[in-house]
Amino acid sequence: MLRIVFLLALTAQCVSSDGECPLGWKEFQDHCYAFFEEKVNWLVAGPACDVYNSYLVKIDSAAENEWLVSQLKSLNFKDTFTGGSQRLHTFSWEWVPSLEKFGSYSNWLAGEPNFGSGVETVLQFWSANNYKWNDVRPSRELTFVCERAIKSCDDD
Ligand SMILES: [Ca+2]
Ligand SMILES: [Ca+2]
Repeated sequence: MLRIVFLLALTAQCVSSDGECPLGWKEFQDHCYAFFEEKVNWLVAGPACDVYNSYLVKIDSAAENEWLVSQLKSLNFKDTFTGGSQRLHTFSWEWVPSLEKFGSYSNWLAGEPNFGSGVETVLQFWSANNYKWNDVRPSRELTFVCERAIKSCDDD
């Protein structure tokens, strides 16, 4: 009896999306993305993704970045938040909430990140510069993108 309960509990973590993205989400390479046109500050955007069992978009490759930019353009999204965040005091960049450090891929605009005014600590797509990466104030209010694996039991 105990064993049956245990198996059910394990299964329950993986069945929610059944191999497809939820309605209204877009699929790319086994991940699902939601593009939120409501503009909020960065501290609100993360918990908003959390509500959907997702996280602010984590850009892992040039292919993912290019796909995201094409979506932002077609949706006419301007400056848009990602999950990139600069760790306080160390100036190193990581993805929230996993706290995974940035990998080998990045797409910063030349001269960025510039830690502008000492308060630019989160990563946005900068539409005026062909959606290259830029650090901005978390208090700005921007559109944002949430990401989740197709199977919610996957890591990312
Ligand atoms: Ca990703
Ligand atoms: Ca900047």
